[in-house]
Amino acid sequence: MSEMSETHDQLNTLEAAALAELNTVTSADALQAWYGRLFGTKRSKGALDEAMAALGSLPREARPAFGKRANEVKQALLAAHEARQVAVREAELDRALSSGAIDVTLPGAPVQRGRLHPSTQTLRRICAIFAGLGFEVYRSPDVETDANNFELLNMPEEHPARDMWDTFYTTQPGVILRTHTSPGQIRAMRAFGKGGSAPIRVVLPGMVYRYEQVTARSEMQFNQIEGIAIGRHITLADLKGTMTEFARRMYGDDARIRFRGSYFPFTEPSVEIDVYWGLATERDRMITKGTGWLEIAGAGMVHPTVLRNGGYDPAQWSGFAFGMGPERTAMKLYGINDIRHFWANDLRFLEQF
Ligand code: FA5
Repeated sequence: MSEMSETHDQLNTLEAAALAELNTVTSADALQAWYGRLFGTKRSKGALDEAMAALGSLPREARPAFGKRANEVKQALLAAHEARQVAVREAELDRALSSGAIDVTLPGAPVQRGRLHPSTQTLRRICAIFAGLGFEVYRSPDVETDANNFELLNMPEEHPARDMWDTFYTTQPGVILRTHTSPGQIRAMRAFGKGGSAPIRVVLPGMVYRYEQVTARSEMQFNQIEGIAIGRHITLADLKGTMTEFARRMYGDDARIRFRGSYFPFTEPSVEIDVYWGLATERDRMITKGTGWLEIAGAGMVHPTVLRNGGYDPAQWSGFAFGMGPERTAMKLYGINDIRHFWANDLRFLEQF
């Protein structure tokens, strides 16, 4: 009998100790280790199996009661394990949720916003103004033929006016980087003029290239916007009216612009258009060459030869054209005092726009 109660005591102690230990288990790993210690693993016997081994050494009549009790302990421990497993899973889920929780009251990380280059912004603004005045926007290629860039604009080979634009040539004879957007005049007249029978109003924005000395006012790569209007009764007054209205919409009602007589082989008469910049500082003096005025465009009435090259009969049709530099315009608009900032890719400059 004493042997019997001793083995029962062992079972009771084992059960009590196992349950007490189970209560301290808080992770799935620890739970698995607990299970292995009691019920055995592939490599080792469990404590319960070892306690059961005592069965063999008991008197025959004591065995059923011990076996029954051992089974009760086993079932109790398995049930406790299952309950604990649910609790541990919940606890682990809680921990995962609270460690990954987002505090919505914290200030957010700043998002870096991309933005358009100031030249692009200005180009778009200018195009939008001209669109409001009834002009279509059209793109023509940066790589041009010598014919479109010079010859068809009334500058045959050896024409001295070609010297006005120092040119980047390609290895392909007769193919150059356009020195201005004016070749777009020929393309626009031919594309939209319906063989010289329809009026057109087009603006052509894009990059131009000149083999030039780089200074605070002049780059060797910059944008231009060409404009061309062809109709039956267009005069210089239309050019003046259009450009004056443009200046008002661009710079405000008190913007001052002026027209100076000039020369371009593809317009007759020709003008240059200046906007008032100011003369307060030494820098203003430098940028405006001491005049207070900044040139923003060349313009004029389309030359009869150019009209003819575009398919129009100059006896019946007339038109005006202009070519302006948006970087010069942006300089005026934002008070930028050196054109070299535009392509230097310095974020301190670009982020201001
Ligand atoms: C021309 O390029 C003519 N094609 C303009 C024209 C078109 C005249 C249609 C008549 C009819 P010009 O070289 O002056 O002209 O340049 C026109 C504008 O481009 C200038 O007023 C200026 O705003 C801008 N520009 C000229 N050179 C530079 C430069 N190196 N850097 C930045 N902007 C420039």
